[in-house]
Amino acid sequence: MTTRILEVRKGILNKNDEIAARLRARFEEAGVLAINLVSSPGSGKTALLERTLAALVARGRKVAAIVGDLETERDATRLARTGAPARQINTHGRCHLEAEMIGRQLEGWDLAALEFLFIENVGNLVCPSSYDLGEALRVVLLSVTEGEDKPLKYPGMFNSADVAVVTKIDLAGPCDYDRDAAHANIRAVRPDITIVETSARTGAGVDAWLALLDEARS
Ligand SMILES: Nc1nc2c(ncn2[C@@H]2O[C@H](COP(=O)(O)OP(=O)(O)OP(=O)(O)O)[C@@H](O)[C@H]2O)c(=O)[nH]1
Ligand SMILES: [Mg+2]
Repeated sequence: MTTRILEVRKGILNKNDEIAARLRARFEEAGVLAINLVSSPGSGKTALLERTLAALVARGRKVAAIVGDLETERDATRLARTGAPARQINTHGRCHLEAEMIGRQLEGWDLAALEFLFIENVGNLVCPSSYDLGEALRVVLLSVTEGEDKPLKYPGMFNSADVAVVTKIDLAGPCDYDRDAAHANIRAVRPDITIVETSARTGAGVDAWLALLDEARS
């Protein structure tokens, strides 16, 4: 019985991987950098994207965003205020985005006219790690309010990421954030990962984050 369940899951993932591979080829051909942001709920994905999109739009860069939540258009509404096009996916109970959902959202968008496509995943530190969205860069966020042990407790998510962003760094003091422990725990599951620390509240670290994105495109 257990074996059968595993086989069904593998089948679903294979289908997702095939669609993701096609998406990746489309993104590469169009010259757009797709970035998949993953984290637990409330780590600050939308807040970081609000800052990021606003900064990039102000510099005349071509950006767009797709955001996934179980319900509501709230995050897309927040992101659209930056002037960048933003589309919302409602998963109605599913705890992650799938490649096929991204493919459907791309209809009508001229990918070749974009430099960056940000995809904010559903807030969840488990399921999104298994679903490739065709992204070039997977970015995992960890806020200082969550505790430094999260990479050890949810290794799949941190292990599958290319970049880690420690968010809400303005709250480091009140939260007794232990930087050495946080970085050591992230690197325990993903040794060579790049780590950036940001605050969407003060803007700290955002320039380093933007520089990293530019470098990833070059
Ligand atoms: N102090 C501080 N608060 C922040 C920062 N970033 C986000 N917040 C707050 O944290 C809460 C959650 O932020 P969101 O950006 O909505 O988090 P999210 O990861 O997009 O949440 P979901 O989409 O629900 O998973 C909000 O109340 C934000 O104002 C930050 O850098 N500093
Ligand atoms: Mg959000």
